[in-house]
Order: sequence, then C-alpha cells, then structure tokens
Amino acid sequence: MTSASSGTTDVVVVGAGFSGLYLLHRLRQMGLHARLLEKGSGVGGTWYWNRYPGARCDIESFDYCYSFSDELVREWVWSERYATQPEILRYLEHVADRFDLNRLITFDTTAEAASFDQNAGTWTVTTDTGEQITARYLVLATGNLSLTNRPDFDGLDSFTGQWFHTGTWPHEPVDFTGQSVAVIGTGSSGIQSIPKIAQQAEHLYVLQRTPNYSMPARNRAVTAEEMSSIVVNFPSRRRACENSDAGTPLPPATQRAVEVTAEQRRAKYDEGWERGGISALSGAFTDMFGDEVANGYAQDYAREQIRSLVTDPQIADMLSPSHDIGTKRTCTDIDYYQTYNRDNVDLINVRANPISHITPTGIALHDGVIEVDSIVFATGFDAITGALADIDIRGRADVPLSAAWANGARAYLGLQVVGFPNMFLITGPTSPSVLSNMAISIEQHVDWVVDCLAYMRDNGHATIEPTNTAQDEWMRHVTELANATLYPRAHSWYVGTNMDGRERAFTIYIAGCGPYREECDQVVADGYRGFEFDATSTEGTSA
Ligand code: FAD
Ligand code: N01
Repeated sequence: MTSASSGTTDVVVVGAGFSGLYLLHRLRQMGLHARLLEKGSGVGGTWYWNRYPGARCDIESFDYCYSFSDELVREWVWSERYATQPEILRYLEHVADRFDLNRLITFDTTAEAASFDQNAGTWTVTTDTGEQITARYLVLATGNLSLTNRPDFDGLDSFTGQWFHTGTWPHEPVDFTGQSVAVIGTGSSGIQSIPKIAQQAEHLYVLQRTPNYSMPARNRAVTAEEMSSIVVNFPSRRRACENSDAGTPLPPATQRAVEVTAEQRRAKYDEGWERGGISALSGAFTDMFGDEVANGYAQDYAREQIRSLVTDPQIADMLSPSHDIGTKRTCTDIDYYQTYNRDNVDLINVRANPISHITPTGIALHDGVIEVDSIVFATGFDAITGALADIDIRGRADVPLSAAWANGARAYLGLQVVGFPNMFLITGPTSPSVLSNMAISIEQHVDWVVDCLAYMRDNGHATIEPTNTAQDEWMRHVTELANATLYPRAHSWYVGTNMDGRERAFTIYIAGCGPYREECDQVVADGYRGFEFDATSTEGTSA
C-alpha cells in the first residue's frame, strides 16, 4: 500500500459530499490509501453549494442521513422534520471531523481529466492545480445535481445589479431588503426560495416557464421524545427504507387508484396531503406512475388544492401544472402557493412571453421589461451526467467517456462502464439514484464498491470491468422498466431535456431501492456476474 502524500495512492475519489465522505471512511477502514479531490473549499457537496434561502431536504432528516455508525446515529439530534441546509451542512462537517476525514481531502481542487493506462492498469487524474495523481482505482462521487445550469441569456454581462444561482449561492448572507428581485425557475429550488425571498424583498417577480406540482412539507420541530424513539427504532426503520422503493419507511400502497371509489380515493389523497411530504399523493396508490387515469386523478386533486390555496383564480390557473404528476420531480414547500396571495409578488408566464435578454437594469421579455435590482437563477442543473462529462475521462485505448456516452449514458448497475476498468460511479446513471432517498442509495453503492475492492484484493485481481453483454442486458432491463411507466415522456432533468440540444434519455432504474439492492447482491453472490477481472497487472501504484 502507498503513501497518501506521494502523488500516487490506491484510490482517487472525486467529490466530498455524502458519497465521498463515506467512501473515505470505508476505504480507510479497509486499509487502502485514498486522496479525495473537491472543487469547493469545504465538505458537504450539495449542502455546501446550495445555500439559498429556504433550502432544506425533502426526505425526513432522520432518514436522510448515514447509518454506518451507531454512535453517530445516537449523537446527532435533528431539530426539524426536514432539516435546513445549514443543519445538514453542520452534520456533514461533523462527520468529516468525527471520522478524521479532512486531512485526506484536497479542497479548492478540480479534477479536470482522468485517463486509464492500460498497461499499468492505473488511472492518472490531472487537477486544475497542475497535480497528477496515479491510482489503481478512480471513484467518481461527483453528484447527480452538482453542475449548475445557467441558461446563456444575452446581456447578463451588462447587468448592473447582482445575480445569483441557487446552486452556487454565496457564503455571505444575501439581503434583498428594499429590492426588486426576479426569480427565474419554479422547480424545487425556486419553490423553496420564493416564499423566503418574497418575505424580504420589496417586490418579487416570479418568471415561470412550467408550473410544477408541490406538496405541503408540513415541516415541524422534532421533539426530544420523538428523536429518542427514532434512535431506539433506527435499525428497523433503516431496514424498511433499504427494502422500500423510494428509500423511505412509509408502508407501501396496496390499492390501485382506478379500482376504488371516488370517496375512497379522496380519503387517501386527503390523508397524504395532511401528512405532507414528497410522497403525499404518490404514496397513496400503486398506479400513479404507470396508469394515465390514476395519474389524472392525482393531478386533479393537486390542482384543486392549488385553487383552494391561491385567492386569484387566474393566478391559480397559471400555477396549475398539466403534465403527468411526479414525472418531473415533485416539489415540497412551505407556503409556496400562499405566497402568490401577497401584494408584493407577481407571477409572469415566460412560456407565453419568453425572456429575450438581460438589460443593465432588468429582464427584457418579448413583450415588456421588468426592472430589477437582483436576479436569482433557480434554473437547475446539468443533471445526472453533467459533472461526469465535465471531466475529460478517457478509458481503454484513450476512448473518451463522452464518446462512449454519445447516444446517452450507459452503465452496468449504475456502477461501472464498459471500457473504463476500475472506474466506479456512485449513484450513477441506471441506478435508482435520484428517484430514491439518496442517503440510502449512496451507502449501498459505497458499500458495494468497497466490498468489491476487498474481494479483488483477496483474490489477486488487478482490474474489474463489466462485459458488453451484461451492460447491454442491464440497459435493456432499465429501459423496459421505465417504458412501462409515464416517466420517459416528461420534459425534465430526469430525461435531460432541460439542457439545450440534449437527446431525451431516461437512465434511472425505476423498480426502487429494495429490488435494486437485491439485483446488486445477487450479482455478487453469482461471483460478480457480468464483470470481468484481470490479474495481469498486479504491481502496486507506489511511487
Ligand atoms: P454531491 O453532494 O453533489 O457532491 C459532489 C461533490 O463533487 C461536490 O461537492 C462537487 O463540488 C464535487 N465535484 C464535482 N465534480 C468535481 C470535479 N471535477 N473535481 C472536484 N470536485 C468535483 N436528495 C435526497 O435524497 N433528499 C433530499 O432531500 C435532497 N435534497 C436536495 C436539495 C437540493 C437543493 C439539491 C440540489 C439536491 C438534493 N438532493 C436530495 C440530492 C443530493 O444531491 C443528494 O442527496 C446528495 O447530497 C448527493 O451527494 P453526493 O456526495 O453524491 O453528491
Ligand atoms: O431545478 P429544476 P431545481 N427560462 O430543473 C426553469 C433537487 N432539489 O434546482 O420546467 C425560463 O427542477 C425550468 O423551467 P422548465 C431535486 O431533485 C431538491 O429547482 O424547464 N425558465 C424549471 O422551472 C430537484 O428536482 C430540493 O420549463 C427556465 C427551473 O428553471 C433538483 O434538485 C430543492 C429556463 C429548473 O427547475 C433540481 O431542482 C432543490 C429558461 N431558459 C433541489 N431554464 C428539495 O426540496 C430553466 N428554467 C429537497
């Protein structure tokens, strides 16, 4: 094994979010040396970057956390049902301190390129600081939602006010008091930040291209008694999450919406709406994602709620989505719809009246100009593949990942890609990733990868790579599952159509966390079925 300071190491990890931190901990436990490269100046990933007002999780805090350490579970006290960004960031900083991970991380450093040396069986990663690090393994923990999408509006350079992107929010407090502010985008980030900005700004313009469905978060404080009971029951609660579809402990629905009476349907929807949270409606019946009629019932209910919350019927109409509910990520909110009852908030339909360009003092629409002091881009991310494509990754025969993925992302189990031996993805495309509680998916992937490295060490294997047949078969399986649902027909970052010119591709494993875990475990039980090991290059990576 090699020294971490030598320029060579056993494993290079990229990204210090939930994934990278747990990876470092497990790799060290296994006796491997690892270096972690992180673009940001601190740990936390998503929770380091997304500091916009109102940012918080939409999976209950005590499920959106690690389970690997009993002490950590016992020590950490969550204060709210859905923790705020600062609280989650504090948690991840605590994890990094408690498990002494910071000294293995090189901050303010971007992995710009990574190339595989076929003869040596090693990866060399080049950073923006000019360093080259050679390692046997490369693990990309770069995040599904880490590369921001800021549309290239003409004239932004001339804007004399301030502008922000929710995904790269400043560390210093931003004060909109007395200002006229425009928020562009009404996905989860917009829906969380709009109520907060409206409370502070003198005037808020919301520029909406597509309305989205949002469920009430019903956020509340967590009492000491509740937290104690969660800690006592944590192991069984966690097993329930791991075996579920979405990675949450909610009991699965058992009935189809199309098979019950209208009264029974309403009762179930009312119950979900009252409970709140992202699965308020999707958790009510089994067929919301697979049956247009069932989906239509849930849509009707959601639109009815919007009409009941928004006093102006015309605004309520503008806020009412028409797409299949859930196929674009459902949002959760605290007083989002009610915000449009405020006198200082205007909703502008930029599908009907598109943004033309940015002026020095505002935003020019095709029809009219909005004068503003600040602009907030809540325009989302180059999701799922963006952060991976941002690194010049070259596998066997110098083939770029961009070429291997020219017709859409391909991977076996979302963990490895043909042609890129010893490169692992955490929550990569074709895994349940973004359709799950990602804390559950991340722990499972990290465990799988680290166990695989231990297996390779114990069996004298130097490289691992999926076979073409296994990857093709997995892709076919993932696509077949998705095509039985309404998901692929959405316009959303789930299918990549939020990015200009991107081919529509749905690359998420839809059957859920539990079935996926079983698939991964079975592959291991079958002797890493679908993977090929190579023992020809067994020398270490030491300098
Ligand atoms: P990230 O947290 O994205 O971390 C990746 C890190 O890699 C980043 O720090 C980035 O700077 C770094 N990086 C990327 N490329 C490079 C490079 N080339 N060189 C160096 N460093 C690099 N999921 C849920 O399950 N529940 C939630 O409630 C939830 N809420 C969310 C709220 C917001 C605002 C957002 C944006 C996402 C949310 N998600 C949620 C998804 C969230 O991204 C994951 O839950 C999780 O935090 C991902 O962790 P990660 O470590 O895999 O990736
Ligand atoms: O991004 P989005 P997000 N002109 O892509 C609009 C997670 N997350 O940052 O729909 C005008 O969802 C775009 O319009 P349209 C969660 O997984 C979770 O909000 O493309 N508008 C859309 O309204 C989430 O799904 C939380 O027509 C433009 C918006 O910008 C994911 O991150 C909180 C435009 C982008 O919405 C991404 O969410 C935050 C343009 N040129 C994030 N370009 C929680 O609640 C884009 N838009 C836990």
